[in-house]
Amino acid sequence: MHDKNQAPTPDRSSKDEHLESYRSDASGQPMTTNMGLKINDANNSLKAGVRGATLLEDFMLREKINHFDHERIPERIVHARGSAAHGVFELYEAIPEFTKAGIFNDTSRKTPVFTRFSTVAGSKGSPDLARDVRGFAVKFYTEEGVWDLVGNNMPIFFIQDAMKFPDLIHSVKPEPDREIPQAASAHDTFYDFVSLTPETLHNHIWVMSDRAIPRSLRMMEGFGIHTFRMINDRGEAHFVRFHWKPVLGVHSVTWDEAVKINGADPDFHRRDLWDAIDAGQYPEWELGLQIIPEADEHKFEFDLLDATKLIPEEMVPVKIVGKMTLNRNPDNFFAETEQVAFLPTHLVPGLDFSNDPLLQGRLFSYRDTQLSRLGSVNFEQIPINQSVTAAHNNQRDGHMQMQIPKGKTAYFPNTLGGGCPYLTQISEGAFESFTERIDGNKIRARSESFVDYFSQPALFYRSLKDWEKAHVADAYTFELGKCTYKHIQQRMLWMIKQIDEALAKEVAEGLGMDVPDTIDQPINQAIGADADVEKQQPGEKKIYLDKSAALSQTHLKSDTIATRQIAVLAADGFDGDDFTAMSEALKAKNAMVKIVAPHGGTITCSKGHEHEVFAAIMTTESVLFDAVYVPGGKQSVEALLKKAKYKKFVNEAFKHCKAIATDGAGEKLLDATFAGDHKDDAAVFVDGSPKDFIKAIAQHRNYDRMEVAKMVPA
Ligand code: HDE
Repeated sequence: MHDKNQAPTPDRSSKDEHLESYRSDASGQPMTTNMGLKINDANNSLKAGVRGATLLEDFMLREKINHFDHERIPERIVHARGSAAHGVFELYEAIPEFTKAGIFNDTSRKTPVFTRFSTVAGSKGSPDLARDVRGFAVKFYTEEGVWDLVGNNMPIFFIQDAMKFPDLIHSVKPEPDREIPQAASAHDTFYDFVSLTPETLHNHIWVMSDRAIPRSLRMMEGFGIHTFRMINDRGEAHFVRFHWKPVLGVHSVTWDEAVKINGADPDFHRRDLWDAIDAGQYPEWELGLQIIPEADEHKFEFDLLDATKLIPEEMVPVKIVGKMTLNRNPDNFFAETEQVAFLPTHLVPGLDFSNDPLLQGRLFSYRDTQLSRLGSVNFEQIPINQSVTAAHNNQRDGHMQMQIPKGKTAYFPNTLGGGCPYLTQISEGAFESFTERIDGNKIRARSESFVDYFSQPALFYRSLKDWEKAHVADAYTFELGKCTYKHIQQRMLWMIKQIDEALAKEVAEGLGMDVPDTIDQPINQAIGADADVEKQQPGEKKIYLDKSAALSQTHLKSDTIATRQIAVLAADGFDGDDFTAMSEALKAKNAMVKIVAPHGGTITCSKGHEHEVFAAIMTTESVLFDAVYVPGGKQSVEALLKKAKYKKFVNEAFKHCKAIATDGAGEKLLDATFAGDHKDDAAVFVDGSPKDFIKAIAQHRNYDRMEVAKMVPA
């Protein structure tokens, strides 16, 4: 316990462990009340006789129940469902020519970070595999103050102006009359809004792509989205966009898997992140910058201030400058992951905003939202939110003030407090906003330079591989198929036609509809009342780049199988030699080898050794694994054939284009499942080598199998 007169202050000498002084550990400690009174009975309330009524006097009961009654705080209005981890950011090379920020200049620093990933639409308890954007928020505890880079796993956003954010979110959230559906965009109100708001189409097509159903939070990109500024020590500015590139590559599950994972393990992503860190397999992302000189602001065919546009990497390359490693799970979900408050206004000298009207709105919203979530203007004193730099100012009091300021003065300027806290010069590290010349009318309108809604969704779609395109078509068909109003479906089909005609036709076919030739009113509902309606109508899509390779998720592959989950389907009598050779090869590459047996406990191999079962077949599902291995052993395979679920397991793995390997009699399980029709030399190996199997797992999926897989009976 800390001294009651002493405000708890973090250990600033060790920034990696700056939260340490707040951690409490009850091991070896007696149970007490909130005031430290030792307790001898935590099971019975105080009564008037053992069978009598409970007494109001029982302050221990009241304290316990009262605290319990107030355990919940409001969940985040967006991004409620999230998981987080601690880690460090390390800089590869200093970039003083672009920014004076310490974090980008000192390669010896290990800047502590806390990173929270989230879905957007669902409630706190919603399943992880919702088709949705993922939040990717990083808090850097830098030596100059906290910098929050609060981004997403897609490089663009749905809307251009903060004014529309509540509308966007209200449309995607459960419909207000019945509070349906949870964590799903496939419903009328969302498509009513999207079909009337063409600026949403770009982010929307990303959501229809596999990016919206990641295999793991560790296998997705992150983006700061908005254009920010970097300022060097000469006061010169460059525009910058931030990118996180996952070292494990970018991978997704299929929609069929997502639906099933949500039932089999709704905490799939949360568990995956925790387990990987727990196993010492620390996820890593490289930080990349797209840097644009101020002079080039108007050189693009889109506006840098428009958050619905990305800057193709072919036009401005991503310069990799450092790496983030997540290496520690939180100790307590509520205290850390739930109470962490990310604010785009948490900024450090050397960085600044741009005038992106979406970003500008965010600058208000995040501090405001913390007041209803965390309940007090003192939320930055909560341990997870504290800066490692000391905070001194004349802000005073408020709910839950945790500090005990000393002295007489709470104003500036003063003489009675010795002029403290005092002001700092820019040259000594004070924050300064970039001086920008602004010349314009006060006006409520959208810039004409923002009015191009079809060029970039079309660029994205053109840049995808065939299997990615097929998934997009399926996603549109699924989502629009869930809409019950024909006019909404028709407007959407017209919108999709502006992206790609063949895509619109394919979706229309699935809906049993035709693609309409026209829609009957101006399509842009986003314009201000006085704006010129004609000028605000998007024209034909532009083609300033045929394809951008970086937009296909295949551009970031990796050849590692570390942390991949391999199901070994086996029963008593399985071939011990086969198994040992395969599992040692897989484990040597840090894959997770897990036996799925007809029952829990242990099974015995042909060598007489006992092996621990990870899961009984009835308690798990194929979709929770990345690959399947069936060792030989007649007795074992015969036992597997007696349980129909094993055939379903293998069939699903095949349909989901995963790598499958068998040894010896293991092939019989494939024969029984597919009646001999399981041809896929690239990723199905009968008596194949572990090396080939490993190579195929590293490819994540063999999507060339998609056409074949459709023909395999379910
Ligand atoms: Fe957010 N957003 N947002 N957002 N956002 C919140 O703040 C908001 C936007 C993002 O893990 C809220 O503390 C407005 C873009 C993430 O805790 C809230 C607008 C991007 C997270 C809020 C946007 C984001 C949030 C809710 C339009 C990507 C979760 C809880 C002007 C660049 C952070 C909270 C975490 C959370 C408002 C648009 C990312 C309500 C008004 C664009 C990752 O303040």
